[in-house]
Amino acid sequence: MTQAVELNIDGLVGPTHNYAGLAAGNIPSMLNRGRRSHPRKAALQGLDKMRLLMELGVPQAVFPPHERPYIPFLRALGFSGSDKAIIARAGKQNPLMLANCGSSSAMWVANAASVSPSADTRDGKVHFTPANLLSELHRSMEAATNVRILRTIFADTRHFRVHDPLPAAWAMRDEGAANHLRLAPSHGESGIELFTFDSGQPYQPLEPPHHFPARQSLGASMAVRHRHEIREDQAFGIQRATQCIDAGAFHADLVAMSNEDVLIYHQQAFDRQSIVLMRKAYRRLTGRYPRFAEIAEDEVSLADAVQTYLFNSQLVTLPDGTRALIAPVECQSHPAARAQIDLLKQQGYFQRVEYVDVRESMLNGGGPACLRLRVVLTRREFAAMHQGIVLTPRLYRELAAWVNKHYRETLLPRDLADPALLRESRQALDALTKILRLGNLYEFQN
Ligand code: SUG
Repeated sequence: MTQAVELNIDGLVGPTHNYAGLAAGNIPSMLNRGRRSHPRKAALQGLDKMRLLMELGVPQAVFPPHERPYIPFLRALGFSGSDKAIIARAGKQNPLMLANCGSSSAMWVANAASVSPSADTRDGKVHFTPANLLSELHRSMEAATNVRILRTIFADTRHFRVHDPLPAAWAMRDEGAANHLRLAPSHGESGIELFTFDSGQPYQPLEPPHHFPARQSLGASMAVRHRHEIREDQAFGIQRATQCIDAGAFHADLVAMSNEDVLIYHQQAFDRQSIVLMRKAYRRLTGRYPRFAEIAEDEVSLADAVQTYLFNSQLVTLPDGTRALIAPVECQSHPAARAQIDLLKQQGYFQRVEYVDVRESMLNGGGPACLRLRVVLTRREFAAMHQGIVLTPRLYRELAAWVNKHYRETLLPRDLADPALLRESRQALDALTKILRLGNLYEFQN
């Protein structure tokens, strides 16, 4: 059996973190539109979560923010002149488009890519498919930069394969690891990869009953599985119930979480038959039974799951083989969610619970698990990736100082039209690429 670890790579919140209400179907994002954000606090909250995992002995790394406001996109839409002039003009003529180019949404790296560990793939490499994020305009512009970042971090082609995103077509809409679960006896062993997808109803916001967009297509899930060369008996497609999406659970990681042989899911998430088949597939592959915990609607309603982000907790393996649940503080103060966590702990699904405050991200619909991309790596693969992003106490201190130096305390969406913000963000990112030893990553640096 190959020994492997699960690396959590967390997206650093960017300097333009703001609440512009851009994400259709994401209830906090829609409700908090226009609210004042706190970029510095947001980035420090994220860093504190990373430090907690590092201190627990869980391998942790950092994913850099994207350049925002993203001028190349505005140029593609016909804006011309100096960067400063473009910002000013977009702010007057098309503030919504400027907001789309100014979101810090790349911080939710659970949507950056789907990842398959080498234990599951035919060629024995770790495969990545950066998500095309087609469903939301502000997120669609993340794909190209994510390709560049992932190819920089996982450059060693002896171990890693970073594919292109899927073709930019509605039928291929893909939101990455947030819709992808894995079950295996341990990280290093072959496992079952669960590709969840949403049924494809169109977005009809004006006609009751409204439907929120189904952001992951069946076509995308199938294509990712094929390109990752996952054996037939190890891949499992599973449709997410439409009621989840319309209740505001726009990704599978809002209704289910997994770690090694444990799957915790909401009663409404999947149909019963899929659960039975999933169990069988796991049993056939490993000769063992997985441990499933179904949370009943009576215990925690779907609405409460969306409100607390209970299922967006991170379930992680600690160095001594026990498990910890990293849950949002919103669960701690919610009686039903709290009671469920206490019960699951009593039942032995995990041995330790840590509540984390990532409230600035939560207000935009992103909980603890949204902020991280899980990459299972053998020791050799870990050594082969770019080491500059791996969190150490020293890097944590450097990054906290960097945030304190470069980030604004507060921001409103209209501040995106301030050319000083563009300058400050670029200075910050330029300094960051040096701290993380990433070279010239951004378009503005070239
Ligand atoms: O895509 N929010 C993100 C939140 C992503 C959460 N990810 C996971 N569940 N894994 C989204 O809806 C808010 C955007 C804004 O208005 O800037 C936003 O994009």
